[in-house]
Amino acid sequence: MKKKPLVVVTRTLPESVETRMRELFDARLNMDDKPLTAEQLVEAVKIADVLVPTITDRVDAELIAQAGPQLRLIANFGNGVDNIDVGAALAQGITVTNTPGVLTEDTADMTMALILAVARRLPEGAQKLIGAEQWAGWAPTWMLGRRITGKRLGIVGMGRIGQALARRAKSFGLSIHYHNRRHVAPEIEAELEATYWESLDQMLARMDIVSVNCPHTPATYHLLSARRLRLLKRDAILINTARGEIIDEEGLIQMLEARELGGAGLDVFEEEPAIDPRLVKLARNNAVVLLPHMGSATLEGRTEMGEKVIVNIKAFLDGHRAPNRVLPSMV
Ligand code: 8YV
Repeated sequence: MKKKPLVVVTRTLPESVETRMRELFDARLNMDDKPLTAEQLVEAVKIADVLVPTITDRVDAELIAQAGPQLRLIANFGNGVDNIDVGAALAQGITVTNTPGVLTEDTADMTMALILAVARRLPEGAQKLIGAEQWAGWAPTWMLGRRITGKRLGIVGMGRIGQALARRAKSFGLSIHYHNRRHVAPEIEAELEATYWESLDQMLARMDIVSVNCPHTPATYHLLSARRLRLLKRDAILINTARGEIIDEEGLIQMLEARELGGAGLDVFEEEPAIDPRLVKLARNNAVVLLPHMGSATLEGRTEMGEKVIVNIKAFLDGHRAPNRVLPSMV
């Protein structure tokens, strides 16, 4: 009987995904769900036919150089592939795939939730007043947040998630503005009644809320630089559910500490999970709302991500073109 291909999965995945993987492949699954150490990752690429990493694995050029010749596919469990040196993989003849589409709606939901959480002071009300039993009673001028209806939302990166966010935001009465490398299709622009800003600087200066929804690539690293952050209105709200590296976090922290920004809602950070303690302090003082990178964290979403990983592995191993190949132009 033909030997099943060895698929090394670095983290624990939803049960139904793991079950299917065991049926189809010789799946080596991480049962204690801790990120693999650097040594374990080297071990994995030396023996695996297929590696399934996640955002917690650094699949860099050094690691890829140590891969055995049998490693033909890196099937990322995730949409963003900034954890992988795709150029190094492709140069070594290794295909890379990702999981686009299935986490779009969940991530857009979380972005909308962060907008509301910051504007309407949800964590402050829920934890600090109810949770800490400090609610002294209702008052007309108490816990006033900001209305989002009628405000301007600027979306940086109008891809799938940006568009899903725009649809939600439009139904909340926000006007939609966006900056992207190029215009989206005219029918989408018309449906969303979205205004395209060629100049990111100009858009930032005029928005009430800005949401970062582009991928992290060398071109978007610190796209929201300290200089650009200073263009934001003093009462603007900044939301990031994409990647921490797209915003100059140091610049953002300084502005928040100096109360030069209305607020921020962050699901992603330059360092994860060891986030900057100044951000935690700002959260305690209600200047920011922080979440632990959970934009796509629904059972349905993570299951569909796993199913997409399987579809890509199967197609590839059956000699077909994997449907979600990452091309050099995408990174
Ligand atoms: C995942 C994400 O949690 O897919 C992405 O790009 O940011 C998240 O939805 C993570 O990347 C899984 O590896």
